[in-house]
Amino acid sequence: MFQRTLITSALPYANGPIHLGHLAGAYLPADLYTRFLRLNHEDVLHICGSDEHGVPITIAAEKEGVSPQEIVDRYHEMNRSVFEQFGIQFDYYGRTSSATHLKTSADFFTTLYEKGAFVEKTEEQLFDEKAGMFLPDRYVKGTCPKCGYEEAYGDQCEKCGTALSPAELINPVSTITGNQPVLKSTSHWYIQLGEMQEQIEAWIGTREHWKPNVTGQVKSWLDAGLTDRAVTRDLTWGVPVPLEGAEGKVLYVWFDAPIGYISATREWADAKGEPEAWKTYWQDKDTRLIHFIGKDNIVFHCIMFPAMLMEHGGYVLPDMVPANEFLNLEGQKLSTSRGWAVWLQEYLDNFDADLLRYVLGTTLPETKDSDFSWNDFQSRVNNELADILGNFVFRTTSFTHRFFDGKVPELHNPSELDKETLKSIGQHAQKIAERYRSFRFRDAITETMNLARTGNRYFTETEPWKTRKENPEACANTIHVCSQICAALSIMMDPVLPGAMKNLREQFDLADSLAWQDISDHLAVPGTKIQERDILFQKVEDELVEKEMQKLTERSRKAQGHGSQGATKEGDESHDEGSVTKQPPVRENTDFDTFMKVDLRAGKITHAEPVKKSKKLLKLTVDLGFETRTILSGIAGHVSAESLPGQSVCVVANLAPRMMMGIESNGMVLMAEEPDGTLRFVETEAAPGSPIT
Ligand code: B3M
Ligand code: ZN
Repeated sequence: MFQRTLITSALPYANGPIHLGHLAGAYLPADLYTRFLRLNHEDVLHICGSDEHGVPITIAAEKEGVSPQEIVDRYHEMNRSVFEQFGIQFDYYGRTSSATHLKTSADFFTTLYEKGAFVEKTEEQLFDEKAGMFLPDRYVKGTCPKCGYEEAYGDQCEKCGTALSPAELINPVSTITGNQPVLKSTSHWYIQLGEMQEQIEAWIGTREHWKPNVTGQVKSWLDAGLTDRAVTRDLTWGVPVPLEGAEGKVLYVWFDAPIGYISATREWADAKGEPEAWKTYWQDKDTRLIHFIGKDNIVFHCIMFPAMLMEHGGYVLPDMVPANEFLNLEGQKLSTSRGWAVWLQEYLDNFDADLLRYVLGTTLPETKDSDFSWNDFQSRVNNELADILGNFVFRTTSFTHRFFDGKVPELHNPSELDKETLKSIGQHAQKIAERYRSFRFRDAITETMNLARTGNRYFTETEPWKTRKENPEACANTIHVCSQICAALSIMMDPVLPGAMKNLREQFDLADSLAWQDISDHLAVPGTKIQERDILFQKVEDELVEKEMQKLTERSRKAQGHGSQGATKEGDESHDEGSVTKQPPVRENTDFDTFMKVDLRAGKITHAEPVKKSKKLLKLTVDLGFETRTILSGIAGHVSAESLPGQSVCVVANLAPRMMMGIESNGMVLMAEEPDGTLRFVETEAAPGSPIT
């Protein structure tokens, strides 16, 4: 049995703001798990920080014409703050430009060097003569030798995932000057992974509990055969190589970044006034080390960093690496350079952090890629948080106030159903705990919501509004049982909805220090006065969702037309800049049958008027030949209502009805959008009602 858990979340590059994909990949699952362990009063430490070295940072700096330091200072603070606002609880949020990190990582390198873990090799590498520098990693693009993708980077092909070295690229081009690089010799230190193959294989063999998506990737690396990997680079930004004669060389970012977990733990210990405390977490065999990451970081955390730790000696190795797959957005791959992302700071302008924690928590890409859409966000908030959990709490508390003087009633002569329902609290707690412990957070959350479902069903079945007169004792029992469920939920849902559950505990006069083990069927003490509060969750209006969609498409359009916004590790796309006429890329293929489900019809607008209190919407009356429809369209800023009668249009006739601003919209009018944002109708001469196929 382990005595303590050290949790790390991937250190985000400090070259851009945090978005939904980051949260779903590593930080939310890590936080759910940490909060669950803390609720169990276990010894747990959660470490994260900014990754401030590497080519992604220097490219971002060059793009803006500022120093790398300026970039990392800005994003370090921004990201630290947004995590805090989302309730991601780190015990320490460090940064890899700190003095402690420079020393820790340089010492780590020196130890490995002295142990003979490295071999120095002189090789020909790509050199940009105009820029006067070597072109490591993302400073060079070219054709992937494996799959033929023309935009592959010097360290990896994003199309087929193959790890590359710059010299392998066909037709390499410098991303700094666009020039063709030449070969020039340089020497570097390589970690001899090839020689460690057996040792690593044997160790991976002991990790039977890893998720199949992680083991699969690791096995394919091992099957391909490990080869020596350079741990230094010819760059000026980074941790200087601590050897004589190594001027102008720094540690490879993937060598120093994972050591950042150790440096941050040291800083945590220093800040606490117990400078040796970090060792308990990193060097004591009873520590369970867990790395939360996204799937693109698997090889570094499952092979490279463990190999470094093995060579160094004295460190614990990761017990679990619960890497997530990717989160897509509205059916498309997330991309910061294409503007196809939701930034967390912006999200917070309109919504509460808890809502996204819940929705993302139920859609985490745990076993395969998953999708976030604003419509799904809305329906989960409205149909689950508001209608199930919020409604259950509200029914219970308002009934208590109306008929029981606001006090939790006693339980007398409970019925079988009362007893069974009370018993289900403990059963749920056990099931949910099992899911958290096996890293199935989606299931854990669904199971938690199921207890609120049980509560609602029980409330409806026992009909307290009837028994109030006919059988007051039964009525009191109902409210007693429902109060117990509310109280238990305030602990069980706490990892997911820390803000709302704190409120709920206050409402029931429960202490924040309660543990998972305190969950019982008698947490709410009879006689306790329940405070009256607003409903826990407000519903999300259609208009807000519409706005988010619009924001997304507008930003994506701008990013396509005016170059990238906010750099990421996706690196350099500066050569796309300036082409204002650029059209968005064609979406992923859809199969014929799916497409044929959309029923398109010719139509004619017969009437149009503005919608009260909406700047964007027009209310259109559209003649479809066989019937007339009311359709709301977000085109008020583009056309005047008066000009519309007589306009021929193409209509999606079988779109499910939607309520917007209190009006039901039945269908959608298709518009084409030009690169400058102008909207134009898709016209047809066909008679209204004609199918468009
Ligand atoms: N900076 C994150 C990324 O690939 C990378 C993680 C480092 S974890 C030690 O986006
Ligand atoms: Zn490829």
